[in-house]
Amino acid sequence: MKRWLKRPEGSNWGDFGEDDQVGRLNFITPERRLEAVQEVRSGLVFPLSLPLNLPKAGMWPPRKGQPPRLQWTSGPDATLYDAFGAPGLKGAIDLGNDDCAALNLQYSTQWDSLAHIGALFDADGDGVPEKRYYNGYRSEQDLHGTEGAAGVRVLGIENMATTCVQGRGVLVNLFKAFGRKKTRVDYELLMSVLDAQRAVVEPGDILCLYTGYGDAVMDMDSDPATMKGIESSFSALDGNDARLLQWITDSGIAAICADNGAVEAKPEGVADGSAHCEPGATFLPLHHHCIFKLGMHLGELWYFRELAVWLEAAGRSRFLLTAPPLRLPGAVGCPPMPVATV
Ligand code: UVW
Repeated sequence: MKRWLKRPEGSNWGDFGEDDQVGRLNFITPERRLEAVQEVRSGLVFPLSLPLNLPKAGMWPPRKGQPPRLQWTSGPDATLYDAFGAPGLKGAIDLGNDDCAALNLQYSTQWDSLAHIGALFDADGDGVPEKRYYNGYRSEQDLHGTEGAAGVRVLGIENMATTCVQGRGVLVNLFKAFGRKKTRVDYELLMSVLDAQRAVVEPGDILCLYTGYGDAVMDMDSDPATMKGIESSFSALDGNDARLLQWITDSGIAAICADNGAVEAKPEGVADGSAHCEPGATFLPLHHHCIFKLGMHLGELWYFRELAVWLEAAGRSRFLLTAPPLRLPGAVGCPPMPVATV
């Protein structure tokens, strides 16, 4: 069903079908997946997730939400801790544990679904902007309903999960290029790093940006104050660079993931409320371009250190990436357990 008369300039709404909910993941075809499998030559695997209790609580700027909180599941007459609860099984010798977690889905390593970022946009052409999401999905009518209950009815993470998110990852080692120096990576800089590292990106690839930020999070000791200064270090994409955004469109990449907090550099002062945004502008232009206009999922706070070391020693940048999120209906974001196979 068509939901819009006008689509945003530079968007692909409708190109994958009026009801599409997976966007550029459509570019990962069986043929692309077979090419990705060709990257498996040694059989080694690398986990690309942080432990989900990182970053530590109390870091600055604060993460949204809290680290995961675990508790034992309640059974029929006890918590399921060294126990089985069913009355008929009382004489059995078995021990069992079951637990549950309160998990902030965008706290640590995560995928953002296409429900994460929308915009005010006049898609019905009546001169008044409405709340819209990728492919013209509307806030009240389509995503949220009127009840305001948590969970989205369209564009949720379960759509991503059913594609299985398996394809060719291409690692760009921004940490090697820029180290801990705070750097806004625009089109020119990204192209120079791709050239220097002979990293070739093709349609259907998942672009993986190793900035070193994830290493700092991994190395956080018990005092989060040691993270002071992290926000004025490391590199991030420059979402204000129109050439970079156009390259993302033209490259055919299926998704972008990074080991930093937002893939793109956020404006100064977001955390302490002093940031300024012109009326009618977007404060996260790369999110707006990728998620809202192109239906491209973003991965944040991934972890690439050992993979990057191995790839560099092998003179490679490509690998098989398998990174489905949980098939959790209605969730806006979700941790995957991404695996690189080389
Ligand atoms: C926002 O902060 C809005 O988004 P993200 O967590 O994707 O950077």
